[in-house]
Parts: sequence; C-alpha cells; structure tokens
Amino acid sequence: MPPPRKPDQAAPAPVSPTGSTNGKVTGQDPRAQAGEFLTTAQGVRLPDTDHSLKAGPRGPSLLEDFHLREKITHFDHERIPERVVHARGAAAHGVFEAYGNAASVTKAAFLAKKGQQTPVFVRFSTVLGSRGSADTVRDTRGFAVKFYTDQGTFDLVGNNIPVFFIQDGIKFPDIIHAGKPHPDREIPQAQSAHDTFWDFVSLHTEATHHVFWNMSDRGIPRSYRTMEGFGVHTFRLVNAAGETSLVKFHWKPIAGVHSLVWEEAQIAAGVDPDYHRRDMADGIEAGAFLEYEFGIQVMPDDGTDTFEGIDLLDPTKIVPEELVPVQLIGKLTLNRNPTNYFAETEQVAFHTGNLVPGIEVTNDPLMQARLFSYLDTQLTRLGGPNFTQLPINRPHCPVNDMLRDGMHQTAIHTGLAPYRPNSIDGGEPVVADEENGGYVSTPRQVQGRVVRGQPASFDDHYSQATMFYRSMTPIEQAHIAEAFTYELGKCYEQAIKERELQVLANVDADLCAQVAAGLGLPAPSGRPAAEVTLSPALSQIVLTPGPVAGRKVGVIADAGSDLTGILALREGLQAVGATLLVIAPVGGNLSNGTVQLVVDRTLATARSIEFDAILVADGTTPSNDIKLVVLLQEAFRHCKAMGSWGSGATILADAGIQPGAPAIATGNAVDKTFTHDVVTALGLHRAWDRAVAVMASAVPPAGGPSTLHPPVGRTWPAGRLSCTRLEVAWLGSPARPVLRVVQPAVFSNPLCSPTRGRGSCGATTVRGLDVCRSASRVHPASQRMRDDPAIARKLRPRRHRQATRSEGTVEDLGHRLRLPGRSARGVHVQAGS
Ligand code: HDE
Repeated sequence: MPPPRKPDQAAPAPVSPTGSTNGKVTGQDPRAQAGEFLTTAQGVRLPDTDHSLKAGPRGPSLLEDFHLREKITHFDHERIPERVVHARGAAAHGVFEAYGNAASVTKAAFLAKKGQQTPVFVRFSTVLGSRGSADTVRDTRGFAVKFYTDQGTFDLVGNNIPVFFIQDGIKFPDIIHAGKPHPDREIPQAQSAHDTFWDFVSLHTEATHHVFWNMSDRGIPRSYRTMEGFGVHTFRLVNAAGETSLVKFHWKPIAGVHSLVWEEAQIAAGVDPDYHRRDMADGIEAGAFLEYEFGIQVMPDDGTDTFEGIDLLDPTKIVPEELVPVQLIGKLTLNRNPTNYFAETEQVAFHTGNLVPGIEVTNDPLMQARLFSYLDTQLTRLGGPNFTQLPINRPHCPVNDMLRDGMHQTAIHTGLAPYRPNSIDGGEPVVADEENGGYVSTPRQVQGRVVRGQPASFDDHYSQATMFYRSMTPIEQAHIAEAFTYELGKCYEQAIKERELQVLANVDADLCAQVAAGLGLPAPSGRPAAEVTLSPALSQIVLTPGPVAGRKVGVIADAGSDLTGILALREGLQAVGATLLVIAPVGGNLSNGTVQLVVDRTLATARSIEFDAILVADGTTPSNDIKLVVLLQEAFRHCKAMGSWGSGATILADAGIQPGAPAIATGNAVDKTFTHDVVTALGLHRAWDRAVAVMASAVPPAGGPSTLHPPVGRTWPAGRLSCTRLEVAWLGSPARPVLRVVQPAVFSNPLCSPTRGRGSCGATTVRGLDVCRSASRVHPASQRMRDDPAIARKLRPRRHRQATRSEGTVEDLGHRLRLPGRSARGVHVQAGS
C-alpha cells in the first residue's frame, strides 16, 4: 500500500468538480450541481445574469464584469471537436446478462458466468454526417458497446454491417475523405450519393461488398431496436485451459431486423431528423426497452486463419450463418436514457484496444490499425490523456495505473513512487499473473518478410457481394437496384457511373442491366460468379409475424369517433408493448361523455413516418384535408399496416385505399379479431404485396422486371423458410415460370447448393422433392456448446435435426408451398413434372 498522507499534507476537500459536497454528507449525487441560487463557477451568488455591467444604462460595458467574461468565455468553449467519423450518435445505458454457455470458449467472466450482469453503455451512430445531421440517411450505423466488467472495460466497437470498405487500416482516411462532403462547398451532408464516394469505391473495388450492404435496406434501419450489430473483425477467444478459437461477434435484435423504405427515410430526414434517437429515448422512457441477444460464430484457431476457404483476416468477408450458426451467449437490455447528452454520449470514448482476459485480437490489418487510432483520437477530442477519468469512461473496477498528471487531472494521487520497481510505496502496486486475472496475451508465432502487401486471398472483391445480392428476396433486390440508380444518378461524372456499372457487371449482370437502364447508359459485360452458395439468413423479410414491442400505431379520430373502441384497441396494443397515438384535426381532448382521450398528434404535427400502422376509427367525420390524405397515402405507399373499423373505411376509400388491399385490417368494431389482425400486420412489418402497385419504378429497366413481383429471370432464395412452410418465388415471365425452392440450412452442403434456375414448370403443381442434409464442419468448441443442453435450448431447432433424404410432392398453394413432414431440413425442388 502507498504510505498514508503525512500529517502536514492534505488533499482538497471531497467536493465534486461542480461544487456539491460529498454525496455521503448531503445525500445528493456528488456529480450534480447543488444549491438553490445561481452562482458563478466559483460559487459566488449572482443578483442578475441578464444585464452586463455598464457605465450608465446607455454606457459601454466594463472589463471588470467578471460574470460577463466568465459566462461568455465558457460558452465560447462549449464545443469539443466532433468525432471525425460517427459524429452523429445517440446512446443508452443498460445491462448485459450472460447465458453462461460461453465458458468453453472464453475465460472472460462477463461472458462465461451464467447470470453474470454487467453494466453497459451503448452508442449508436451514423458514419459520415456531422453532429447535427439527420438520423435516417443512407449510411452504415455504428454499434459501439462499452462493457464495464469486473475485470476491466471491454469495448466492442462494431457496426450494423458485418463487413468493411477496406481491408487495410491505412486506407481509412481515403474512404472517409471520399465519403465526406466535397471539400470545396461542403456538400452533400451525411450521404454517399456524390461523385467522390463513387469515384473511390469504383476504383477501390474491395469496397464492393460493403457498398452492397449500404445500398440494401440495411443502410436505412427502421430503428436502433431493429438493427443487427457485428464486431466485423475476427477475434480470438481464450478459455481457462488456454485453448483458443476464432470468433465473429453478432448482436441479434429481439424485435427483428427491419428497415425504412427510402422515401420514408428521406421524409424523416426533414420532418424529424432525430427519428432514431427519439425512437430509442421515447421507447426507453415508456418501458419498451431495446433488447438484443449476443451471439458468436466459433471457428477453429488452426493456425490458418481461414475457414472453408474464407479468409478470416479479410474484413470484407462474412462467414455465412448457414455455414457456422450463431450461438447465443447473452442478452443486452438498454433500459436507461442518459441524463446529460454531452457528459455521456458525447464524451464517451471507445477503444478497440479495451480488451479483457479471454478476448484477444487477430492479425486482421484493419483491426491492427484501429488498435492505434482510437486512443489517439481521444487525446485531441477530449483534450488530453485523462479522459478515462470522465464519469462515463471510468472503469467499474479498481484502477491503480501509475499514470500521472496531464491536462484535466481530477484524481488526487497519493504516494511518492508512481514507478516500478519501487521500495518507497512498499513495492506497490504489484503486477498480476494469469491466476490473479492479469491480461496475459496468448503466445503466437509471428514471422515473415517485411512487406507492404496483402495475401492473394484478399483479391476476391466480388463473390460475396454476389452472394449477398442473390440471397435477397425480389423486393430487397429491387431496393438495391433502385438505390444504386439513385446514388449514381446523383453523380455528375459520366466516367464514374460507367466505372461503377463495370463493378456491378462483375457482381450480377441483371442488376447491372437494371441500373444501367435507369441511368440511360449501356450495360457493360462482366464476369460475375456463375454459382454462389446463397445465405438466406442475410434477408430481412419475415414470413411469420415478429414481436411488435416499441411499435407505434396512429388512429385518426375526432369527437364523433368510437372512443370506446380506441380505448379497447389501446389496451390490446399495450398488452403486446405497442403504443397507440390519437391523431385528430386539432389538439386538446376528445370526449363522448363517458370516455375522454388526449389528442397526441394533430394533422398539422403528424406525419406518416412516425407510425408503423395507421387506422381510422369508426364515426370519424370524412374530410378532404390534404394533410389527412397525404398521411394515409404515404402510409399506404410505404406498405405499412393500415385499417379501419365501421365507417372509417370511407375515409380510407376517399384517400384511394380500398379495404381489399393487402394488410388492411377491417372490422365493424374493435374486437379480438380486429386487434389480432392489426398486431399480425404490424409484426410482418410491411405489406410487400402492395409494392408492385405503389412502389415500382415508373421506367422499367430494359431486360429487367417490369414489376417487382414476380421476379424475372433470376434464381431467388425462397426467403426464410420454416421446416413446414416454404415460400417460393416464380422466375421467368408469369407465362413461363421457372421455379426454385431452397431451404437455408442446406446451403453449406455442396450437394444441395442451389444453382441458377433452369427449365420451366409451366404448371402450378410441382413434383420431385429432395430433402437433404447439410454436413458442415463444426469446431469442437462449438460442438461442446451444442452438446450442452442449456445451450441447445438457445439454438434454433433446425440446427439439431438429423439428416434425412426423402422424396415427396410439393403442392402449390398460390405462392405458398407446403412440405409434408416436419423433419425436412433441406429442400431442393426441381421444376417440372
Ligand atoms: Fe472507427 N473510428 N475506425 N471503425 N469507429 C472512430 O473514434 C477508425 C472502423 C467505429 O460511438 C473514431 O472515438 C480507423 C471499423 C464506431 O464513439 C476514430 C479505422 C469499424 C465508432 C476511428 C476504423 C468502426 C468509430 C472517431 C480503420 C466497425 C464510433 C471518434 C483502421 C467495426 C464510436 C472516435 C463511438 C469511431 C478510427 C474502422 C466502427 C477516428 C482508423 C472497421 C462504431 O478513432
């Protein structure tokens, strides 16, 4: 122990930096300000803060006005440099609880000990925009998690996209300079739809896979609660026995993965630039917490840093979930809003080098550069080396670091010997070996010639982009084509558009043709991969309704509406965690004598983007207010759940929305069936069946689909399939359909890999059904986890079924096929009789 203070030494009194006395004395949080009177920063009470000190009421201000000078000087320095990337962010506190099944792969107690709870702080962000930019722009989202563990702080600084634009950290300034606004006029703000971005990515083709994710619906998440997160790099986990595994980290949102549609995102950017942060803060305040499960893909650490031909050090590649299932090892709940944006969300400092025993890095050259960058950036951003003392950055375990002095030092260190070895402070603090929880890096061999280069395996820039694109459902592919067409259409330089078309030609010829047609340019030919193993887990489209907690339903009403029905619906929705908001022509209350409802939004303050569903109540007076028509039509065009009861149908019809359209719930009154229909439609997130009618591009691309459904000339994955129900997509023209049905689990088995569609069935009955098994390689650690019954419960059932091979008949039910038998795990349907 360092020696105690000598009698002639004293530290400042234990008051907080803002002047309040020790919390123990006052009962107040010592980090907060105290006192009922307005004071200067020195605590002097002020009689007036509205007028500067002057020589007479009309005279000049006096330099002696210490209050004026302090107030203005402090204000002048209120801003700190915003983050060079990820400047726009919002955050929440929460807790992480371990399921207790990860001990076989890591000794990190916060992951390994069942039920262990660890406080966390999570900051979500966009990458390109400045601090005041809009939330809903098309961009990658940051998903940075600070775990305040008992063994030190672990930061998982990830994104909502599992791959990155660059393979080597040295290229980071290049991609960011290209993505940021043009340096001459500083436009456009917070978006990639401009020449410098596309100039760079069309030349630097290793960005292609990430660009595809950005152009997909993943680039415009519905909310933080419906967003996946990824650690991106491959990490090395070490268990108590010293055995190592390679892992990819995943966050799986319990609310499902959902996105906005592009027009909605654009409207939100203007109408409510705080769309995502508001959704999170309101949700937490209302008790609809954000929840995610933490998962790992475990691969053997066999010295090759590869798995099934995938280079695990290449951050432009994923390991498909069908090949290595994600094993769920814990749950994150975000349940507290920050008290002060600046103190917490702005000053939080993440660092990829914040690791705890049991979690180590790999040689991924992107990760290696990040290990340097984060500490470095905080020195400028937070004004010196003591940012770890800020309340939000302080570890929640004992710290004794021998780091001293520096700007903004708030600790009053005791002792005389902040060095080792020492005798004066009793030789303390002592170092910790592995048994005492020391961070001892696992020894690993490092050798090689000093080169500026990269392995040949990093040269494949297209095949996973092809896999990603072809694994999407038709509607998602249509969104990708539209996003590329929009973004490239915003470029001025013809050569850049042509070069990016060449990139697309190397990913998928049909997509290239569609985008080229939209740009009015010829489609170049390329060399896309002919056969790729698809990964339907990449698709977001759900076929069975998911949870609806945190969703918002708007109900159009006025004083004449069925207020009792609204009340009943509100209760029904509250029971499943959704919120009902009343939208009326003017504010105030609605009352029918027995029921009184507060108007939450007026037609002037409501915009469709706020709601996941819009309904019209029985008895509402028809109106031709254009704001009402726009509200309803936007929700309809964005394929949202809608509905009405009783005479409310007239108002929908007046806006051109017929009751028979997909996902329109109707009824005579609010009863169980009506509420159930609304919740089901909400749980499906969108009524994509409407898309053809309301969202298809006006100009059909040459050679491409003239409608979004059925898709033309492509092999589509069948979407997410359960073992008893299959969705099927028709290929070819409706007159000459080509049919393929594929089940996700078989993709890792080369025998069952889907191939491009050939032949036609021309009939609605499809026969010839092969049910096959996948036999993917399983890492021993991964197998151990699967064998653990506690873990088995967490794994999705389809991963445990045994291989079978059988034949059967698939009966076509419109676009739905039923597969006989529950044991089917992999299905490959040949078209034809
Ligand atoms: Fe970052 N990144 N990054 N990054 N990053 C920063 O750190 C950097 C990369 C990510 O909410 C900065 O404190 C380099 C990949 C997130 O506070 C900075 C390279 C991934 C956040 C920085 C990368 C990320 C940052 C800016 C290439 C996904 C926001 C301010 C070697 C796995 C964290 C700061 C928050 C922030 C540098 C690549 C995610 C400048 C040099 C890959 C989520 O240090």
